[in-house]
Amino acid sequence: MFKKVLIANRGEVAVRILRACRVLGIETVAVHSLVDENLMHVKFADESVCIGPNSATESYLNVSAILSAAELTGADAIHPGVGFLSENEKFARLVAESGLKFIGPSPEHLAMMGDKITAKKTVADIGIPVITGSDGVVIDVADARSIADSVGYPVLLKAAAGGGGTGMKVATSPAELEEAFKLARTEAKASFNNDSIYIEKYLTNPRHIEIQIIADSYGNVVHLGERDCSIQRNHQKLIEETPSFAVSPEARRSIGEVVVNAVRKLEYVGVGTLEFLYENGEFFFMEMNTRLQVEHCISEVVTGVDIVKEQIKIAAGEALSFSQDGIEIRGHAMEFRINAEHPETFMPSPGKIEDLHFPGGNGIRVDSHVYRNYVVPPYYDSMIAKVIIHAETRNECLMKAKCALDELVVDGISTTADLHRKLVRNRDIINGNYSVHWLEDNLRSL
Ligand code: MV4
Repeated sequence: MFKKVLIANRGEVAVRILRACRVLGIETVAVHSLVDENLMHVKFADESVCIGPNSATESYLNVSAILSAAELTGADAIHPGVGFLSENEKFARLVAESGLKFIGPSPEHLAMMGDKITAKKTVADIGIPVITGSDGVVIDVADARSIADSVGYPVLLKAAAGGGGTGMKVATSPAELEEAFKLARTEAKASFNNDSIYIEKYLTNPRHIEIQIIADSYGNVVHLGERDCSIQRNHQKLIEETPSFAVSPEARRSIGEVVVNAVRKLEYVGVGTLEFLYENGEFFFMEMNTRLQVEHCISEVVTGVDIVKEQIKIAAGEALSFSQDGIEIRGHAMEFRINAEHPETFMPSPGKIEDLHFPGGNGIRVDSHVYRNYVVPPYYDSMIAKVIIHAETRNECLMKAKCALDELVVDGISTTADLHRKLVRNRDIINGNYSVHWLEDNLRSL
């Protein structure tokens, strides 16, 4: 096992990783930007190093500063957390070349899944269902036209380097194709400096269902069921739940088996998530996240698996201590993301937290890095807490969520808590009747 892990991240996930290290008896190194000197995990870590000024580019994305901090403190592994450098192939490579362990998959797997066209081709070849579309990059408007004609409208143009909706354009008819193609290209070029575009049949009303997997370096692969992450705004997830209201036990078993077999064939090692669109009982692969995810906690509470602890053990070369037969999905879990945001505009609402109270009780977990008088800086992700609810049934989970959200106090800044209080009382949410478009379609009438 590692002796000392450097946590190359901040906020809530840095605390989550620090806790997993503590449970494993591993020493921790926190690295932070100037303004983050007072972060919770910096106070708790055994050592801390300031790696640069406030801008993420100069701190949490500053590869040489992070590697220097690791060398200085004698860390033997780096946990990249979520976002920042967590899916960066070059960083993973440099960490390995520095003689340290990158707590995540191989650079080859990061590269494979980082390119969405390669990812789609790779998984299609090993039995994962994908959405019909172009075989690879669409070279020009004429090419786009012939593919769209054979796939049938509506079609969706996506950026190969994308993910998260950037560079995505719908064409509902041939008349819209040229414009959509050019816009997608320009946006992709501007955002990723890569204007490769591919085409898919556009699914009009899908759910976002993702499967959590965990794989060790001995070929053991286990899935921890699915998460329904359809409640999103601007491709920012707000509520996640497991199991999904829409997925039957039979569909779960079947997609779980397909995913596990594919991941084994890929020789993927680490934790990961395969994202699917789910419509009319069918799964279609979108992309694979080759890292820990924010919403991993709901899978933890229904399976009893400490995903971050297992992730670290796997990176240290240990075998999984459980098999698929040992995984039972118990009860229902939901996660509510509390972001420092204006309730209407969803613009960041940084500032000082004047008063703070977190809910508690049986089946209530709050993962957070904030405390009373903490000042939320304007430079980073706006999430300040996750309220995770676990109950025997979905109905009980919603009742408990109501109770927990009413107990939550965050004064001094605006948060998404008020929106959640409305959502847990909404008919469609209570009935599990929603798709990826539900929140944006219903925001105004909430
Ligand atoms: C789609 C789709 C419909 N059809 N692909 C959005 C983010 C990016 N990762 C993929 N996305 C979508 N891809 C096809 N062929 C609809 C979406 C989509 C979406 C997906 C998941 C969660 C929220 C979404 C909101 C709008 C569109």
